[in-house]
Amino acid sequence: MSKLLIHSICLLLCSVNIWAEANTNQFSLKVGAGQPFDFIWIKPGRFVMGAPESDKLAEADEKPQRLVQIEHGFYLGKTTVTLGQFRQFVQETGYKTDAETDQRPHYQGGHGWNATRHRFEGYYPQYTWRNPGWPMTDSFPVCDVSWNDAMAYCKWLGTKTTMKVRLPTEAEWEYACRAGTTNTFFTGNEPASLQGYANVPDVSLRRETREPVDASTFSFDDGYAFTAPVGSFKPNPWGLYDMIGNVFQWCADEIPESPPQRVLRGGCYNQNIELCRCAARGFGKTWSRYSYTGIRVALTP
Ligand SMILES: [Ca+2]
Repeated sequence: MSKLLIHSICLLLCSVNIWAEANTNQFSLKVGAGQPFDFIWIKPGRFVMGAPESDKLAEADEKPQRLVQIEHGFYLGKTTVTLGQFRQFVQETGYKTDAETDQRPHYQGGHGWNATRHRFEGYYPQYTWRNPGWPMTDSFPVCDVSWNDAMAYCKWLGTKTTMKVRLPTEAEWEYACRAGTTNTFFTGNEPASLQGYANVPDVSLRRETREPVDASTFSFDDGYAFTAPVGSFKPNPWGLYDMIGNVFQWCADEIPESPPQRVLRGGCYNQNIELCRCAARGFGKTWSRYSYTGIRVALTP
């Protein structure tokens, strides 16, 4: 066989592999006339979870680092759930979120931005997933949703597919966020490396809150003081958008406290640099909702 022929066969096989990869690592779920739900296939594998001892920004509960095996592949939302996707769920089911139903004194409503007073506040009845205090289009991430709301959303989406719809576990989330990387951020160890990859607490945010750009703030201006439309920034190495910043993402894991807490991952447009690291962990009660809590869905085939 000539060298040229062998070379041609190799090229053909390589191109077939690339074709297969490109066609099997994504999945799009169409629900009625609404925005399609795009998912990325996350292969099984192992990774080092948590923060190294040397990470001065890390909390004690991120340590020690340990090797974690992700036994089964799964699909993970390419973006967090959008306002348009959440509205479709509400229109079909009549669902009301915790912010809309909580009747306890001082717990009615959600968390939001008071533009007149230049501050975040809550809970107040005027703030819900429909209005966190700034203008949004249907491409913005839904926010002001609780873990209970996220679970109800998954249950509804589960009626649209034969796959199991759920929240990712905390380990699955960090595995997908790191996407084979091992640094503080999936872009490197320096906060500045996230520029262009995430909507984080930055110069834009501090301009609105009239607070100084201190050591807990990213020193660049990403153009968004509050949430940004999903997919506005570059993805991580596995093609997932907004894994860091924009809105925190509820995970399945329960922290056995009284009352039990659930894990939040990814940091957000608000807060600080520390919470925008791959290993950072946030916590919330099942009914907690903020203008920076959102949903990223996982699918099990
Ligand atoms: Ca920002």
